[in-house]
This record gives sequence, structure tokens and C-alpha cells, in this order.
Amino acid sequence: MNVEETALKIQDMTIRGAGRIARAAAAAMLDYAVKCKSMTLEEFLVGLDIAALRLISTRPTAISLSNAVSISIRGTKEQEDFNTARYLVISNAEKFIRNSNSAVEKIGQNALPLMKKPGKVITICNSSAAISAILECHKAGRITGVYACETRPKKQGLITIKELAKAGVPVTLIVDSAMRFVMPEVSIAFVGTDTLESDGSLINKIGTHLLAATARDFNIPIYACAETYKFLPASKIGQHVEIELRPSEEILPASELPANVKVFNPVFDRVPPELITGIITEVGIIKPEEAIRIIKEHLEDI
Ligand code: RUB
Repeated sequence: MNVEETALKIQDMTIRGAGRIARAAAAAMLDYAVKCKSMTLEEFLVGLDIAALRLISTRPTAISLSNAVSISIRGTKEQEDFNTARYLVISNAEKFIRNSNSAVEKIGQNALPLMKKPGKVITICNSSAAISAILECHKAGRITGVYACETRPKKQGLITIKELAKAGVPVTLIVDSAMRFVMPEVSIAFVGTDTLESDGSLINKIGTHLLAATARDFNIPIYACAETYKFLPASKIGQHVEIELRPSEEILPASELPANVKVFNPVFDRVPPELITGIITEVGIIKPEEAIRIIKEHLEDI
């Protein structure tokens, strides 16, 4: 798929979820590099920048997207000719996609020791990393049930229940506001990650802050599942990721909206580090206060 097709699919959420978005963006950069034939290095780099900006503009909150693009074009400006720059993008992007897929698997494996005995899990939205954690625990016979929050307004919880049911995991759909009702039965919460900031703040689907605060009230551990490329390097110097606001029609069609009523639709939450028990990455489980170390060790050069 080319850059524009990919950008449109990310924008309209046909491609969604921070990891999938990142892999699709890397694949689009790869496609651009493959299709570029005989041009100067300068022309190639200009086109690469345009492609990068187009992809990054599609969704603001998942830093995985801009990290995937930066990793794909890493080192190209230092190359001496068009062909070496072009092959560098191809190999960077291929490597990113491979590593990203294997990171999701490793997160599952790293999550397993957190569920020492059988119990129930709660999750929100649809996260491939959180599902990987759930599936690994399920294979080890440690899941007696999963509560999947519906996740208003786009109902990504419906994707989660289908994926878990297909894998034979006992799963129950709840409306988001029932999370407190079921929490006394829950042993652990696994949630996905759009972005992790250097102070350990977690940015994930709207409702994640509510879930974390509810888990804390019931003394239930909550883990963010996050590949290392979901950490925000610029947060080291105080930058925050932008919280995406989406159209009001996702909540209520304009025709059903009474006069003089506004709809506000922020689609991500910023969860403070003190509400997060830990972060499961492909390189191990860390405390939120160790986020800065992941940035230094894995993302310093992008
Ligand atoms: C998806 C979402 C997911 C994270 C992590 O939001 O909040 O929890 O992106 O997903 P949206 P993954 O549906 O708005 O993209 O673990 O698959 O990267």
C-alpha cells in the first residue's frame, strides 16, 4: 500500500491500534523507497520528508507512528547517494516491522509471571500487546475470565471479544461504566499503550485513567503493555503528546443532537505514573519511573 492509501486508512481508523499503525507506516515508507527509481539523493530525501509528514499527520497521539517513521528513515541524510539511502530505508523499515511483531510476542511471555495463579483479567479497547499478554496467560491455564470494556464511542472492545473468543478465552463484554462493579472479581488489568512519557505517564484509550483509578481503589495491579518504540523521546525535554479530539458524530449523529448542545470527544487519557503498577516491554517489566531509561537505551538516536 502506498503512502497516501496508508495515510487515509490510518485517518479513517481502518488501520488502528498504535502497533498496527506503526507497522503500516513503516511499510508505507518501504513502499515509497521501493517505488523510487533513478533520482538524485536530494530528490529522494525531499520525497521521503513529504511522505513522513503525511503519515505522521494522520493521528497525533500514538507516538509509535512518528517513531516508526523516524526509525525507517534513520541515517538516510548521511548517505552519499540515492541507492544507498533507498536501500537503507528498505532495510530499516523491514527490521522495524520484524522487531515490532516479535516485541508483541515477547510482551506476552514477559507478562506470564505476573499471573501466578488462575484469575480474572480486565482490559479496555483493543490492544494487540495486551491481548498477547492475555493469550500467554490463557495458554498457561491461568485465565478464568476476561472482562472486556466496550470502549465508547468506537467500541473497539467488540474487536477484543472476537479475538479472545476465537482463541478460546472465556470473555465477558461490559459497558465501560460497569468496570467498578466487576472489579472485586478481577486479579489483574492489562492495557495497551499509545505513548509513554519519560515520567512514566501512560497515554491510552479514553477510560484507561478511570480503569487505573478503579483498580487502585480495589488494590488490583494494572500493567501497561508497551513496546519500547512507544516511548516519547521528546518528553525528556518536557514535551507532551497531543490528545486527539475526534468528531462529535462518533458519539451522537448531528441530527439527534438537541439545539445548543455541544459534544466533546477526547479519545485518549493521560494516566499518571502513580496509578500504574508497571510497564511490560519486550525487554522486561519496568516501573513507570524507569521510563527515561528505556528512552535513553532504545530511542536516543531518533
Ligand atoms: C487503540 C488503543 C490501544 C493502543 C495499543 O486506540 O488505545 O490500546 O493503541 O494498541 P485506537 P496495540 O483504536 O483509537 O487506535 O497494543 O495494538 O499497539
